[in-house]
Amino acid sequence: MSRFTRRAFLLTAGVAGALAFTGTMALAELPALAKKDKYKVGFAQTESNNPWRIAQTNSMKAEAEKNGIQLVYTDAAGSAAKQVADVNSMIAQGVDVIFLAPREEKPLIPAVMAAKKAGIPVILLDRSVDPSLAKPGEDYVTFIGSDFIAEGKRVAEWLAKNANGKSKIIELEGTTGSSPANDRKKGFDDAIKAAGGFDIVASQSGDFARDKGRQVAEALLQAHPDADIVYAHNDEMAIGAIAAIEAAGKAPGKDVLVLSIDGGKEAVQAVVDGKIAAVVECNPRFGPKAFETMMRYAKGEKIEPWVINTDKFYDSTNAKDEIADAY
Ligand code: GYE
Repeated sequence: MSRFTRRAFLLTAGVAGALAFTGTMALAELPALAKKDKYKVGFAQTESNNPWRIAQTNSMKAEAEKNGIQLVYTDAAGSAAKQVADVNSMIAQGVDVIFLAPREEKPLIPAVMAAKKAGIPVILLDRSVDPSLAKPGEDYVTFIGSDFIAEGKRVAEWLAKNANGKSKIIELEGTTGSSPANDRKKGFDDAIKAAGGFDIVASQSGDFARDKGRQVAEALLQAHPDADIVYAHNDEMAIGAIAAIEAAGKAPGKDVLVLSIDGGKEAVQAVVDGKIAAVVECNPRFGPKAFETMMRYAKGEKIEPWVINTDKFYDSTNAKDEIADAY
């Protein structure tokens, strides 16, 4: 190697090394959010097949409008693959921030990482991603949402006190691989085991959907005619289960206790009517908290890794008084 080529080689190697170094540095850091007068913000919704999702979307749209923020809204219609494509399209459109409600914990990791690589901060709304694959404060800003383990635990603890001798449980799980399904199962199953005297006779996914919940409940009630409790991971499946229980000639609330999570108006009305025994609320009104968190981040504030939503609880003691507030 001549002196000249050797020098050129060292220089190039040096530049390449520095580039590689800044490359990794950039990857280790959360993208910042510049202060602007007008923001263009993405909201990647997972599906719109239930009142909870619709309430959440309405809350996001109303709050964006109130703050003069342009909202790029997409609906993945229940497909994780479409949701990844939706996020990629938001990246291509150059949005300032992406609010993402990841349908499942693992398949949405590539979307989180692609936004990060493009320098766009992501805020997870209502569902989270696998914590071993992406981290708050590093890969995304924060997760805004409820404590799903606590929600499941609250249902189990209520049941332990109010089961009145009923003990055989059918569990209707939410969307397989989603954080609320994973955690509502864990919280409930652990607490019910600790309480003792109960038996989860079957546990199967109804995909957080009313009709799927009805079909699964119908099959499980047939396979386990002695089941006297249904714990559904959301209202939609609980309402589906009520139809299945009635179709089996049984009375929900008497022969079979139904327990649920979400606290939409229809479910709280079912508590008033005695068909659902108890519901843990999962508040879908994310708009104010979502945009407030985004503005705090734009100001350079360090955001806590989890912005926790607090949930109410409905049973026969308060459902009538509080139904007006239910979404
Ligand atoms: O319970 C359910 C919805 O992710 C917390 O998803 C949310 C859940 C909610 O489809 O009804």
